[in-house]
Formats: sequence, C-alpha cells, structure tokens
Amino acid sequence: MKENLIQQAYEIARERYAALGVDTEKVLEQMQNFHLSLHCWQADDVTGFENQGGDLTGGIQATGNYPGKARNIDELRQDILKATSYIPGTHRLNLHEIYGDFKGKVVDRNEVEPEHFQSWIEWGKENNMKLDFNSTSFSHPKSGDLSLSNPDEGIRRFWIEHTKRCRAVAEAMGKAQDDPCIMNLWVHDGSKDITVNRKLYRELLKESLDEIFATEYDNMKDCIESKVFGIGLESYTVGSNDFYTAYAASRGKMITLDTGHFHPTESVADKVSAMLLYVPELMLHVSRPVRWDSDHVTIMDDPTLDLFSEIVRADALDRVHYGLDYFDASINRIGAYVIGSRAAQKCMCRALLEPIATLRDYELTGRGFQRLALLEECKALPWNAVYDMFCLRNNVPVGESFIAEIEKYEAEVTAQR
Ligand code: RNT
Ligand code: ZN
Repeated sequence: MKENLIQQAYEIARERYAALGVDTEKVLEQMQNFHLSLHCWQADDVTGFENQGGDLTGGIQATGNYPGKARNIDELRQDILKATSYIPGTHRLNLHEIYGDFKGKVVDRNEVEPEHFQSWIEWGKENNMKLDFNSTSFSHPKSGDLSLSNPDEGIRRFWIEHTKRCRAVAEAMGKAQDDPCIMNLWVHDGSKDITVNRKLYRELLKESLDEIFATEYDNMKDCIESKVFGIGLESYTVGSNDFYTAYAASRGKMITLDTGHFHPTESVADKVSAMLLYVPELMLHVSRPVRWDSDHVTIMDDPTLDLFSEIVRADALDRVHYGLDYFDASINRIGAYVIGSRAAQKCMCRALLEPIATLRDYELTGRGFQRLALLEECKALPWNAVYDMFCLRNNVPVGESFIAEIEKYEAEVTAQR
C-alpha cells in the first residue's frame, strides 16, 4: 500500500478520534509498549527437542499435517524470527521445557538445568526478545493421567522435581534479561470417567504446589492455568478453575486465563475485573476454541475484543501478560503466528481507542441509549487506519501484503523441508 495513503487515512482517523476525546498518538505509544509472548510451540505442533520421539499426550492435540514444520532448534528460531518480522512492535518468546537446547543428549525432565537454556538466553538477547517459560508435564512416559497429583509417590516426586527445576530455569532467564520471566504451570491431571477420589487428587496437587513454590525467587513469577477438560480426561480435571482461583488468591500467585479453557458461553472477559481484586496479575493464553479447546488461530472475534476491552476498562494494562496459545497444524505455521498476533494487536488497538471517559459518564448518569449508541458507532470508527500506522512506523508490511511474503518464505524455505 502507498505510504501517503496510509498517512492520509491516519490523519482522518486522528481527527475523528480527537473529536471524541481520544488521542491516537497516545494509543500508538501504548501499542508500542504492548508486548505479546509468542508461544514457541506453534512452529512445530508442540513437538520440542527431547529427541525421544514421543507423541503429544496430556489431553491436547494439534490437528493437521501441513508441510514444513520446524524440525530442530535452528529451524524453529528461523521461523519465529520470520514471523516477528511481520508483527509490529517488540515481543517476548514463551518457551516450554521440552524446547531446551539439549545438544542431542537425552535429558530427562527431572534433570533439566538452566544451562540447557543458555543458548536461548543468548538468542533472546541478540534478537531483543525476552523469554517466558513453562514446565512440561505432558508427552512423557511418566505423564499418564496424573502428574503432580499422582498418589504414586515416585511419579509425583518426579514431577515436583521437574517443576522446581523449571522455576530455577525461569529465574536464570529473568535474571539474564533483567526482567521477570513468567513461568506458567499447567498440568493435564484428570480422568476419563466417573472419579470418586476427587478430593484426594486435589489435596495432593495442593501439597505439590506448596512444595514447588516454597523457594522464593526475585526474577521470575509463577502463574497457574486451569482447564475444563482434556481429550480422554473428560470427567474430571484436578486443576479446575475453582481450585486454581482459590489457590492463587490464597498464595498471591498469578492466574493464567486460557480463552479455550472455559465453558463455551462463559465470558473470560468478565473474569478480569473480578480476579484482579484478589490475584496480583494475570497471564493470558489467547486462543480460539471452536466447540472445544481446539486451539484454532486467534482472530479478531467478539470474545477476544471483549477481553482486551475489559483489560483497558479495568485500567489493568500493566497487570496483564499477553501470551498466545494455539497450535494449528493445518495451515502455514508462520502465517498462523502472524494472523493470531496481529489479531490480538488489533483487538488491543480498538480497545485503547474507545472513548472511555464519555462511555463511563453515560453509564453513571443513567444514559443507557447513549452508551449503547456510542459503543455501536465505535465498531465502525477508523481504528484500522491507526493499526496500519502502527505497522508503518514499525517497518512491517501494512495490511494483507504479508501474505505474499509468507508465500515466498514457504516456497524457498518451509516447503523444502
Ligand atoms: C493446554 C494448555 C497449555 C498448553 C501449552 C502447550 O490445554 O492450554 O497451556 O496449550 O502449555
Ligand atoms: Zn494454555
């Protein structure tokens, strides 16, 4: 698109928004400080580099077999950098433990050390990407249906050890980057059929977590992620929403809200203002559930728009961390990164452009028609011209022009794999 057209469209948008008391330059500044944490696992369908050839287990599934997935650490890094070149702004990278640089050695989960992430720490510095981290309790011979809540002491201890070590890795990352590394803890623990010892497994999970979190760190933050159910684990989830919400509130931990982990008509947006009264911060796993936790690519849909609007309306921009979590193996994987990231940014851009002062005033003075009318008009205001300007100022392709570039990378690189 011609640069002067983008400029002109932006000037018109700036005036339209200024008339409503919204400063688009301020929004562009806020967008610059809005960092996504890109999930490394979109590039290879949650495979990782353990060299053990295991299947994806733990109730999650990446469907599709689109050619060109990253097969090793170099390809994964190359693909992520390619994706970020089409996403305006600066972003973080969210690593799972199974993506360590194990250099061909088999390093079991209870043996992981910060040194296995040294090359990632350096890579992150070189490429201006801060790191976040995740323990990995799925896709392992000891995963079974229960990990941190397993009544088998040996298995439970194995996963406690793993998770403790992961926290030490996160601490090393946070220290090296001089910015806290957010470590997410999600375990698939649950069962397929009617379960009678529900309380027992939850007690065990609580004990395991208390032991894991006993060590205090300065450069990492913990967040815990609930879920409704996993595939093959439909009847019971140990780490339910109630369990983790109560745990996080009582222990001062962050909650991870995965948008695919709730009942289909439940509003994740509405959780923001409730939870932030009791937990210090939130981590998001922005995803798109289609009938179930299918992890489709994030798009600019109503639930995502609502979620980001709620964060802005709750003045919580600096209390939320913005991770993405989807893994679509049926389309070009770099394209999937770019679509989902740009969609999340567009949702945030529109949320930041809301004439919130006027809307609040309408509401507090009982002017319901006016509130609804302005909300409806906002949908069609030229927010896209502001997003285009954000892309232009960050030297990334504006509009659909990234499609052809990703096609080129596919022809030259990923299709050759
Ligand atoms: C699974 C959870 C979890 C994973 C990643 C790979 O349902 O959403 O966050 O997707 O850790
Ligand atoms: Zn998630």
